[in-house]
Amino acid sequence: MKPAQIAEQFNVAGRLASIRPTGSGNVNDTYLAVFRTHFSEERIIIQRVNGHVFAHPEWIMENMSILTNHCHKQLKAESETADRIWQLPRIVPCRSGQDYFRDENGECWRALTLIASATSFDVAQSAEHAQEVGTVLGQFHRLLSTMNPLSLRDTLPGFHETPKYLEKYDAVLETESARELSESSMEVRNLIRFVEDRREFAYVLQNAQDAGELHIRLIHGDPKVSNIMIDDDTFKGTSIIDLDTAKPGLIHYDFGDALRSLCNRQGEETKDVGKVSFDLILCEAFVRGYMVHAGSFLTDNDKKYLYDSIRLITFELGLRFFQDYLAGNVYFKVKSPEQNLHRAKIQFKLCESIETRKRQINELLEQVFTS
Ligand code: GN1
Ligand code: MG
Repeated sequence: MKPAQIAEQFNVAGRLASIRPTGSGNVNDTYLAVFRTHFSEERIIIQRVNGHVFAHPEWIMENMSILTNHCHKQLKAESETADRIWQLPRIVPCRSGQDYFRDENGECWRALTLIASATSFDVAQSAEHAQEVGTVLGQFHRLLSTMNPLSLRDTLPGFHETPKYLEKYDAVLETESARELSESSMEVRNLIRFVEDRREFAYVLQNAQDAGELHIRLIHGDPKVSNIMIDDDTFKGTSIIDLDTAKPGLIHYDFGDALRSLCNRQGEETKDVGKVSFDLILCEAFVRGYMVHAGSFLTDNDKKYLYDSIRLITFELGLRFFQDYLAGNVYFKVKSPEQNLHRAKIQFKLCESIETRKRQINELLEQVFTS
């Protein structure tokens, strides 16, 4: 079925005027559809959920409706004291009443409302923008902190458990094709060494959880800068989108992931790996924004592991890209066979930059906490 035919399956008033690809996701395919009646226009996001990644797309939809219902209810109760409009995507059901639609190949499609009058950016625009990104993630975590962590299903087992990625990586290193790649490429051998040097570190959050210092809560799972929507009129953060990976987990992975993506001014796909570094000004602005809401749920033990979380998630993403490259690019969408290798180099360069700035990052965290 063509995307236009898929779009017709959803319960939207009017006639489909246009549909075109949008966004820069590495996993799902996303389209923007415009429907028109004589009097109005509706813009809807239509997505094909990647069935190789998400074994149970129906669980994603179930999670999404539980989560958005909870947040909408809480936001409504707080609306009188809110300093801004908070929005979350809503599910647009199919004409049949279901939350998603399966095409003739068994692929799962769903439709969501577009966040009105707002824009997201692939890289940080300014310190003010970084502060808004922090405010949105802090607000989201605060809203989720009043939910039972077990109220959402685990849509992606092993997602953001760094030791599990290490196991997968070890298995792929044993394969003939990975061995050939490492024998023929100095670059690949350098990355293998990079991972080896950080093998023990990969367990840092897992160990803290096993020791009872950190606890499972609900997380977003993918709070990169491009998933935070900024209001076009006020320039305040208004929404966090891409709720597919919301599930029980450690919020540290979210905190680290937002900073990993925000503080790399070159972006995740830059050609110039040499220029990649971790920006401290953006980091401080983000943490200030995050703490506006996070003061109500962050414990002292949580604070102890924030630096590690930034370093760890950056290492983890580099490891995931590298593992996928060695496995033949089966998970992340690529435009060329070397793209995942290049993406891994970028994340590992960023990880090194985070390591060299450890003292400054810890100092700025302390400063924000005590101010
Ligand atoms: C993937 O598809 P997208 O861009 O929303 C990935 C994230 C990574 C991100 C890096 C389900 O997200 O974990 O951080 O790429 N999502 C999944 O850009 O694996
Ligand atoms: Mg995502």
